[in-house]
Amino acid sequence: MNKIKKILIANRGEIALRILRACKELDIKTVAVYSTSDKDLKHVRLADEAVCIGPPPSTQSYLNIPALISAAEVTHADAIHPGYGFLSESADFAQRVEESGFIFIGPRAENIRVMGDKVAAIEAMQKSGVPCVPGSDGGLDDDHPTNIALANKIGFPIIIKASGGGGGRGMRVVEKEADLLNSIELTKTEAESFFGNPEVYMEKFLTTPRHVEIQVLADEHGDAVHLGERDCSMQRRHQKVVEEAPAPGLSQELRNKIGTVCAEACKAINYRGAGTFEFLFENDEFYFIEMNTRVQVEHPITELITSFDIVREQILIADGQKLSVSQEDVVFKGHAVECRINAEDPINFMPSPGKITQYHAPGGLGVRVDSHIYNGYNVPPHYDSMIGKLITFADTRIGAIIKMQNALDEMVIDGIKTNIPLQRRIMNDETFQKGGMNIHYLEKMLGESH
Ligand code: MV4
Repeated sequence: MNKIKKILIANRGEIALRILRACKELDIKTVAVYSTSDKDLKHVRLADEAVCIGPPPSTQSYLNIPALISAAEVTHADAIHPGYGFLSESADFAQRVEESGFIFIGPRAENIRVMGDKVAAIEAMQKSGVPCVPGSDGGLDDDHPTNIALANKIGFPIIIKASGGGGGRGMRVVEKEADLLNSIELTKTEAESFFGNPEVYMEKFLTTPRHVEIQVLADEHGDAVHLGERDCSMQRRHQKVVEEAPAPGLSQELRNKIGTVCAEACKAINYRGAGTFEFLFENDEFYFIEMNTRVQVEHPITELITSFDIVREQILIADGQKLSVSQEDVVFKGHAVECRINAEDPINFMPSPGKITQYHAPGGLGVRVDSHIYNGYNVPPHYDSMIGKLITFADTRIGAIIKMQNALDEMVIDGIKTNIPLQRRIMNDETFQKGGMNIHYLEKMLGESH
């Protein structure tokens, strides 16, 4: 390693443990930070040093920038890894980390800021040759006749989205011209109050797309590669439930075509680090919607089909090194499926925190468990309900599904409710087994669609 000898892990749970493991393999010292309700987290025990950063609410701990920077200062860390969620996509955090003399393990603050503004992100992508959804070029202005003409040109239904939104927040579908003015005004008002930014934009509403995303890695020397795609269409209320790689039915030709476009776009915007281009995929066409500038929950499925360690690469890139692999070396092999394991009621999805009284992890060839839980661990009520990820890998998609069925059968988590019964149901679902479902399928399967 060049510059990075000690990393502060600005996160908790399974991703903190994932980052800690990558650090250990690279012989990098680790600093865990934790809230008072997280002192028994597994990675806190395994880290070289641990600093309590505040009370349980994340606003006072994992989102507390001065507390995190102070912790990095007193422990003499060289770099900060933000994981996912929390401050991982905060341009202000990335900027303050660097201004304080630490390395931010992620993109330049400027890239994060652009991607956080969806209108700016789409504009940057369009300029770089990434296919986008037909829509307004930029934010909507207040001229209603112009907006009506635009909507009719695109064709109803259309969708109004907040520029400051993303991940399903601040958007509204409009079926007909009569509803347009009202919908724009409502979305603007919401956007102003949720995100402090009233800007909204218009897109054609795709009715039955799949959610397919491309993983990229870029170094600071101008090189970039893509690691193929993940299909994340099995979701409920914008929460992914099952992810898989590759996307069923996507040809190698189309994968390379869209992947190359994404890698080239990274070069065009001077991107650095790991990133994900989110697309809607309908009738074999890709439509860019957002870019995520962090490592994602579902990164392991890409690791399994490419044998690439994404978190290790993030660290090496942040250290200033060149990408260890060129595009020709990226070969895709087999199929991986990930089931998110949540501490929640499998019927009504209410969070189910509490003490884990029995835990038996599944195992065997092609079974990976990314989780921080253990016998006697107490799941705190203050954070996301995801307590781990079960990931299987086999030569074929059905092989990975069969492994997942068996792994779910083997897995025991007692004392709290989990979504394991839901995951078993999904793995046994005939439509899921056929593959290629759209983003509405899971809610339909659950009888929740309207
Ligand atoms: C869309 C769309 C259909 N057409 N945009 C939701 C989350 C945010 N990332 C973008 N979203 C959508 N944008 C157009 N032009 C449908 C969705 C959408 C969705 C997208 C991905 C995964 C799950 C989804 C669930 C509902 C709606």
